[in-house]
Amino acid sequence: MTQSSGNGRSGVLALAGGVGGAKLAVGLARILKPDALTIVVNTGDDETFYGLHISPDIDTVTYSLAGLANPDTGWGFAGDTFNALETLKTLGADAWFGLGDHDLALHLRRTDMLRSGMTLSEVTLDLARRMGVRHPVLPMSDQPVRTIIKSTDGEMSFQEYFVHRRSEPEVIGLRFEGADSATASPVFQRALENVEAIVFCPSNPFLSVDPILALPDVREMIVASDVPRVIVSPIIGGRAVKGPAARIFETFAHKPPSALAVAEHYEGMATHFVMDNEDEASRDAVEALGYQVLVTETLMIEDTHKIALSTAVCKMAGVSI
Ligand code: FO1
Repeated sequence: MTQSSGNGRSGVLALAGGVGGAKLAVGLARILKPDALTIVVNTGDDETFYGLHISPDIDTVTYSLAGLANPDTGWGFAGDTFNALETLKTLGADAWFGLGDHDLALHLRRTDMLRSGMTLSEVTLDLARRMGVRHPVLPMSDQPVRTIIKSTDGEMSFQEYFVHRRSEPEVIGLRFEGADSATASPVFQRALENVEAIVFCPSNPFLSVDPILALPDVREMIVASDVPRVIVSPIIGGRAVKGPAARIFETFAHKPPSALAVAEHYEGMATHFVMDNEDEASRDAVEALGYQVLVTETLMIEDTHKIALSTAVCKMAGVSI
């Protein structure tokens, strides 16, 4: 069993989206035992393609933990081929979402398991274990929650906006369809009650973390919890490392991306804030919001960076490793 903190709580709950979240999850998994880390992943980006249930962020986190992720994109299976997708196109499918052959096998299996009556949590844990992942990876909810982009071209799913339309439509709002009637997955609920620290991985606050916080009671439980809650900023030197964060920031924060804008977004939810060396100028302003601040290198290219940042995060939160 893992060591428990003085208040009887133990372990870390990591909230993650796709590529950035997966990188920190890999670092945390390298320094924490499987019973000392629970990784809860955004499912707002999930979508059905060709009748198959696709959970891109869960797969990105799971493949990364299993050492199977495509190193160039961060998502998808390393070295995958696209024969099935090419055949689908020949057969008339509008196959714009890049599902590789290995990846498709996972989606076939997941969809089959879901149809047999298993929950998404059960399926996710089972498939991750079969891929050699020892730490629990869970969806934020077992019920469908979908991130819907409101744009000047109308409403569309996240993948339609991000992949098919290449983030081109002008975004005017977001909504998380189904969030009100969904519940946090059972392991997520237990983790919220029992962990000694919560880590917000460096994922897009609006697109990847807000869907998790939109679930009933989740935001309130985090705000009310008296454990260290650490935000790891996804912004480095005023730039988003990956994805459409910059434009989304402008739209929702009404200001360019910055560590300070991230800190303001999560104000009241967290106690600690980790920002990159390049953003040090905003240290005082972030501290003025009530955070304890750590300024360090946050760009995670190699595993050594992931481990170093995770170690700093755990140390800051008083978690023994
Ligand atoms: N992102 C793309 O930009 N293009 C794709 O064709 C694509 C396919 C894809 C397939 C499986 C998967 O798990 C992820 C995939 N992604 C693709 C990434 C995904 O759209 C986003 O990175 C996440 O939803 C945001 O975290």
